[in-house]
This record gives sequence, structure tokens and C-alpha cells, in this order.
Amino acid sequence: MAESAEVPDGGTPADHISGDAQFVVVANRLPVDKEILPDGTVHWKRSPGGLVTALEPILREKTGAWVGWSGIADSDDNPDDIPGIEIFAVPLSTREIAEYYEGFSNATLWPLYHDVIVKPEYHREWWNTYVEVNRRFAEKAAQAAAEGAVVWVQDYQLQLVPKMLRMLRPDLKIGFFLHIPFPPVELFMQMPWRTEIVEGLLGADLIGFHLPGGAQNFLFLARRLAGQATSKGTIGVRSRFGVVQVGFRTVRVGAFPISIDSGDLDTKSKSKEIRTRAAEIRAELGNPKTIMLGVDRLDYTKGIDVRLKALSELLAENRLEASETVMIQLATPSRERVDSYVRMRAGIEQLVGNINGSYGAVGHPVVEYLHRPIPRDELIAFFVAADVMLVTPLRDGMNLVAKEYVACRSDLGGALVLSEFTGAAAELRTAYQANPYDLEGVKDAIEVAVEQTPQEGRRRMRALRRQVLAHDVAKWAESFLGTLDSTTQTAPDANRGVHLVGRGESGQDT
Ligand code: GDG
Repeated sequence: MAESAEVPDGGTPADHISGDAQFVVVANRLPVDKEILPDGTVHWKRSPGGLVTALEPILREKTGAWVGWSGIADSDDNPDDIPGIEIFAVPLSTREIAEYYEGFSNATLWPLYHDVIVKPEYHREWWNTYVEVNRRFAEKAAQAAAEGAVVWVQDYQLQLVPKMLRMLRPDLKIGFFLHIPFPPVELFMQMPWRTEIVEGLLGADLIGFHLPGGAQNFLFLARRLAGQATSKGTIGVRSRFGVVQVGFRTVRVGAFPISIDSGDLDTKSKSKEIRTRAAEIRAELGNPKTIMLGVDRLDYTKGIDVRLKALSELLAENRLEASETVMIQLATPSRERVDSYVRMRAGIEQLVGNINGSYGAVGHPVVEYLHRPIPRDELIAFFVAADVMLVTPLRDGMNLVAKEYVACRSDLGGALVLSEFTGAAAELRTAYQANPYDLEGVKDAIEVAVEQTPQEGRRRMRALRRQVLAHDVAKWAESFLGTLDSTTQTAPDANRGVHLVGRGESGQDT
């Protein structure tokens, strides 16, 4: 039987106020990775993700804490605190990783939220473990947080945490941000535990999505499944936030498109070391006329197969010349124990083999494929070296790689081919956009990007850079936390300056 998201037995809200952190981030993973040094000593290395970079100053300034899993199964290790950030590890057993993480998060929610590209699997045991693990994260966050603290819960692995945490700690201000798309109602309704998930999220004071479309999908579902949404008109028309009334509580729902540390990438990409390395990469490849680049976690949502098929057909039709073209595909290993990922990897590697077998020469393959993580600086050099960046996901919440490429092109060189089905497409309007399901359209976009004139390239890249440099990840965090900070539990005040998404405004029957 499915469990519901209730307060654990015997707990009263007051029992759980024990922490002193004023700002708590709750995410599946901690911002550190375990390293065993050659002499056998254990060292926790900071993982340099965008989220930690953006939040670090706020965490330091405010007595911050981070709640998450260490990445090691069956371990009670609590990694060392990072200066200014207290670390609270949530241990996970091998079974929990299989059922909560690989199972419910990555074989149920991930495909369901990405347009069911792969069929989601629904298993009651996975769901039960998802509930148990979410409860453990909520309890740990309750332990870490000081009275009245702000808690920011991240992503699809933890959608029940807002409600669980609110039941433990009604004094907290709780935000939730979803890093992947939120699906349309027709798909979400497949989920056997759809009401529990929507109610879990509604425990937050503010729920953020990358795009207004995701926010609208959620508002529609909240009305349908939780049944108490407002349907009044608009107050403060210039804002883009919706609200859901849950009893006496007002939950705000809005779009907050995430970004990158664009200033840092801009600076790094201009350095002499990176420029030299980029020139070396081109030389190592035999100075081809066109270097194309793909950088992705090896995931079926990323459309790596789409760009390989497009390349193969362009070569077959003599629209690209094999001796002048190299495509580099950097594919970071990901979720290697989930069946659909194992199958997808085999399919992609077969495509790479076919293209090289048909069009490559000895010592000069057309596709250079690496299945391992690349150091950050090396990645930046690849961005600087690439003439055409290929970002062709079938569905992607945002896609930071597209923004990173743009941030690295202070020379105004290069061209970005971008799938319409990424969140980034809403902002990066002057990219060469294409529908990844329309192979002819993708081929045309690649061909035009390869053949663009330098003036046209500069015009497009200038516009892209204006957007990416003006909207960085610090602004994203500031905008979300500023909105969360302005939420109050008194309805009239909470609604000030808030745009209620209602019938007719969204183009969807809300
Ligand atoms: C999720 C959503 C949303 C990749 N390979 C290497 C490497 N990377 C870095 C990239 C980029 C990050 O990983 C990937 O971010 P994406 O946004 O492209 O994709 P997801 O991992 O699927 O992220 C996505 C994001 O959350 C944020 O909300 O945009 O839609 O799916 O930063 O550069 N970094 C290094 N070596 C690699 O080999 N160093």
C-alpha cells in the first residue's frame, strides 16, 4: 500500500527545532565528492556545480547548511563542513539508491517529466522508498534549520519534502525549485501517486519552474488535484507569478529560468592558457574546416542520436565534406545501472561506429567520441575551439551547456544549433533553432550554421551573449530567494504584485 506523507509518529513540531542555520539547501547530492588520496586518507573534494557557486555567498553570509546524500552507499560518513556551510549527510542504503534514486527518480519521474521519451515504470516498492527517503531528508532539514529559517528544496527527487517539512516545522519559509520540465496534465495524470506529489509540492511557499509553461501545467494540476486554487483576476499585471490557495496558506508559483556563472566563464575563456589549448585541439584534429561539438550527460533526453543521424545524412548527401569536418561528442557517463541508459549507450556507440566506418579515414575519424568526464578547463577549451555547437535535446528543462558555449565566445565566433524543446530556447532566440523530431529541419539548421558568414555569426552571437551575460546564476538565485522572502501567510499581502494565471491568459484552459 502506498504511504502518505505524514509527520512521523511521536514527533511534535517543537521537538525538531534544533539547528542554527538560517538558510538551508536541501538537494539529492551534497556539494562534495569523496576522494581517497594515494596515502589512503579520505578527502572530501568540493564538486564545482553551478548551484553551489550561486548559493555559496548566501550560505556563508547567513549561517548556511546543506542537506544531501554523500554519493556513497551504506555509509554513515558525514563529510567535513565547507567553510561557512554546515554539511548534513542523509545516508542511503544500496536498496534505497536502487529504489528511490535509480528507480522512482530516474526510471519513473525522469521519463514521465520528459515527454515519456522512454516509458516510465510504476512500482509500488519504489514509491514507498521514495516516501521513506523524502521523509529522511525532511527530518534532516528540520534538524538543521533555526527557527524561522529559509529552506530551499531542489528538484524532482525531493518533491514530497516541502509538505513533510512544513508538518514538522510550520515556522519555516520553504521554497522548491524543479530543474527539469513539469509535464502537461495529460502525461502527469498517469502517475499513480499524482495527488501526493502535487500536495507534497504545495507544502512550499514558493514553487519555481524554468518556464511559464511548467508553472501553468502545475497550476492546472493543483486546481484539479488539490482543488483549492484561486480563480480571480489579475493584481499587479506586470508580474508573472501565479498563486494557489491551500486553506489559509497562499502558495506562489512562478518561472525562474536558471543560468550559469557567465562572468567567470567569459573571463576563463579569454585566458591565454585556454586560447592556446583551443588552438592545440584544432591542430590535433588536423585543422579541419569545421569542428562541431556536443557536450552532454549520456542521456536519452539529450538527442545525441538526433545529431549523429543528421551528421550521417549530411555526409551521405554531400552537404558536408568528411575530410573537412570533425564532430566531437563528449558524453559524461550517467545512470549506468538504469536499463534504458545501457540500451541507449549501445545505440549511440553503434551510430558513431557506423559514421566512422563509412566516412572516416585511418587516423581521421569524423566523430571523436569520449565517454568519460572532462576537466572543466579542458571543456572550456573545447567550447572555444568549436565552430558549431550542437544542442539537440528531445526535451530539456533548461540546458546549461548552450549558455556555457555562448559565455565562452567573447570572440563572437561560433554558431549554436539549439533544439526548440530546451528551456534555453526561450531566451536564446538568435540561435539556429530546430525541432529535434524533424530530422530535415535539424540538417538544414546545421548546414546553415556551418555556412554562416562571419558577419551573420557575430550578429547572432552578440545577441546571445547579451542575454547570457546579463542573466547569470546569481541573479536567478536572487530572484527566487527575493520572491520567497516577500511571501507571507496573510493572503492580501501575499498577493501584492502577483499575477494570477487564470483562464485565457496562458493559452491553456486553466
Ligand atoms: C539538469 C536539467 C537544467 C557535462 N559534461 C561535463 C561537464 N558537464 C556539465 C556542463 C553543464 C552540466 O554538466 C550539465 O547541465 P545541463 O543543464 O546541460 O544538463 P543536466 O545535467 O541534465 O541538468 C537541465 C539543469 O539541471 C540545471 O537546472 O538545465 O535541463 O536536466 O554545466 O558543462 N562538466 C565537466 N566535464 C564534463 O565532461 N567539467
